[in-house]
Amino acid sequence: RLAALMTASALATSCAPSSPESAGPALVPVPASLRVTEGSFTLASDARIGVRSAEGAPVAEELARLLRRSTGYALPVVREPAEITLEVSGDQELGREGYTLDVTPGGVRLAAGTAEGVFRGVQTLRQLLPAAIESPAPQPGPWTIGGVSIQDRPRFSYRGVMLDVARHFFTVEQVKRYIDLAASYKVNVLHLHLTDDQGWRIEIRSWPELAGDDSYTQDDYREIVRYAAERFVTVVPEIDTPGHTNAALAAYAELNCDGVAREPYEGTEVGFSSLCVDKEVTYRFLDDVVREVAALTPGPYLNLGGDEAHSTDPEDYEKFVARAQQIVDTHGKRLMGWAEITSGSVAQHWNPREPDRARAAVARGAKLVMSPADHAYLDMKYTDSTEYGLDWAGLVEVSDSYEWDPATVVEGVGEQDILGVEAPLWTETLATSGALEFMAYPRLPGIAEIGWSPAAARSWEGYRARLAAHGPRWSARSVTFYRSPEIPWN
Ligand code: TNX
Repeated sequence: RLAALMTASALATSCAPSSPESAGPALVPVPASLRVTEGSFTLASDARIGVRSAEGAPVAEELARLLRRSTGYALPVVREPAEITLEVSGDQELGREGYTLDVTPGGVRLAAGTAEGVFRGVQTLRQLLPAAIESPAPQPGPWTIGGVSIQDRPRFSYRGVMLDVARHFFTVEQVKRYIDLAASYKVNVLHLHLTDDQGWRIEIRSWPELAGDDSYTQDDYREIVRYAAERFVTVVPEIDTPGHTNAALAAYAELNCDGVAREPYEGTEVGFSSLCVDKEVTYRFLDDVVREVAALTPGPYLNLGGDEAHSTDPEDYEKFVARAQQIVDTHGKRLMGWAEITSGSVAQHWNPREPDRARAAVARGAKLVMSPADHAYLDMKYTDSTEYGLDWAGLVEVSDSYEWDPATVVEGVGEQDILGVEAPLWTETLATSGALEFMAYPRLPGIAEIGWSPAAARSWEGYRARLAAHGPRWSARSVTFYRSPEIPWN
């Protein structure tokens, strides 16, 4: 009873005079609840990072590594309460990813039920520190944080980014950097678009001709999965089928209905290729690919694409998807796909012109991931004069990418139908990390906030003011970003 009263009054103070939007630090995503408190804490050169449990130790070491670079301090990790204390309580009250973060003159206390929750809270702590904390080399400080009391947990459990490594290939190092930056905004899924007409980017040992020079070996892919997992990011591999398969059809003649290998393709058209639905070899191929990729993937989902199969007869498409579903089941994964696949566990809404598909998927029991192209596609140009990108879904300035809500974007689809959000980055026009970052920053943090923060806690006016403070953080990390005129950059 007393506990309930205390929670109610704590919420009242945090929501009324100093709501997350109106006061305090420039956090993205904005926390569920934040209260500015008296005083401040300054990290001193002899500070330590305390962590009691073995479970929290790797997160503490990662925080120490980060803070050592820019402070130059020793910051030993110790097994007792210290100036910065991380605590994995085992308590499930704030869910798997929730955390509390209290900054008082005496120190910083970050507590969560799980190491994952502590990791999410560490991202908040980084943003509470001055931007120079992100520098790779020692800076003068002082490292002062204003007093604050935060209770936070995500609105949606799936907050993804997608990277198309098929149209242009990106190395393991480039993917790691993309993961690192996204994880700073509490993104927890990396969807890798591994195959398309232009290339097959993952080694399949039973079909060795699929992957060419620019591709991941199975060890490369394992390394991406491991690195992502260290940041509590789940990898969802996508093998796009039955369309977007020219690379496979070029590598193996027998996958074509006419038995003739296709020519390699480097253009940007879509919808011209299809696996041969009536040939048994197609399903042996799919079974082999799914078995190998599933074995390398600890996450629950395997994405079989399914988009834009304009060269597959609709009846054949249904036949294909039914067998694909069985194959994915057999290998212990859950089928995910674009919204054209309405029969899987998760469907991804992408085409603003096709809300019917999203509704159909929900009617068949799927959950939705929301990626409406006119808001969430990071490959759309910001303006007419943006150097890279496409514009088929319109121009998407920062405000367009931010001002939408997953629960109202498709009529008839509500909060309970939605697993989360994802920001896809297609790379027909993008060949370098600089180009990827320019398209993703500053839009990606906004999509991450839409996935994490309560709708009532966010607004465009508040967001643009908070986002402005992230420019110096990106500069410190050498991130290429678009200095949108909509944002009053610091
Ligand atoms: C549509 S979105 C596609 C991709 C393109 C993208 C470009 C989707 C499921 N398919 O093949 O790369 O547009 O924006």
